[in-house]
Amino acid sequence: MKNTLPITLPRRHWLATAAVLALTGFERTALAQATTLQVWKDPNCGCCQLWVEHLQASGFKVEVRDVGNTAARKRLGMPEQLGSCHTASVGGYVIEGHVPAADIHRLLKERPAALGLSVPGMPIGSPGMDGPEYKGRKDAYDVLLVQKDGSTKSFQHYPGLRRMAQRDGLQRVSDDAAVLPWASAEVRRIDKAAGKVALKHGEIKNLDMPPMSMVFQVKDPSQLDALQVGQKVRFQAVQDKGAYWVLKIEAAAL
Ligand SMILES: [Cu+2]
Repeated sequence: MKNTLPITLPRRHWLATAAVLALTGFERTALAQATTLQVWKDPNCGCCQLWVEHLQASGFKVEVRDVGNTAARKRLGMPEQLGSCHTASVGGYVIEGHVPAADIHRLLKERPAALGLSVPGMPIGSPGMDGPEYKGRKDAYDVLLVQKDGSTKSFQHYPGLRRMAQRDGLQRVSDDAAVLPWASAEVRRIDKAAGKVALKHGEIKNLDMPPMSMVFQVKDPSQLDALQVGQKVRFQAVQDKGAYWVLKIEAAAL
């Protein structure tokens, strides 16, 4: 008896703690499950799908509309210059881009007067942009609280780890067209009417973007005439107003 007490008490304490943690976890999950996000994205956007999975893992129920996000973003009033690759709606708020689930939970808890949250562009290290291909690299970014008049302030700052980029030699080069590097890709989908092309591409050095599947706007959509799905191509791309633009695209030399 003398020997069992010191063992039994901590064990009971541990069990009680575990029970409370389990309950709290359950309640949190139940709360989040009551919250459904609607997400508009392109079916060929790999990082969008990973972001959806990040939300699901944090307890959100997600309804996906694979129709692109340009029209939804405009309809919901999110300014184009704050744009990214997917747009979502939850609890009366608009969510643009790779916003961490924790910030959406906080938004829904605090319920500030605002249009919603945005992470413009696609910062590496944000949820969905954090796969093994990025080798642990994290760029600094802010989750912006966006007002209905388009003004913003930082809702949450995420510091970066720049040293990873330097170690891997993934440094941004100039966006000057004269020196833009070519990236290689395979064409996945062509939407000439919308001026878009989905590419499974290799590293894009000037955008600091590792290999992935992405949808690009095409500056001169007539370039798409000569291309076919499945074709190997080379292209030059830049980022502008939250969208990625292909400036030049052509068949890869064999
Ligand atoms: Cu993305």
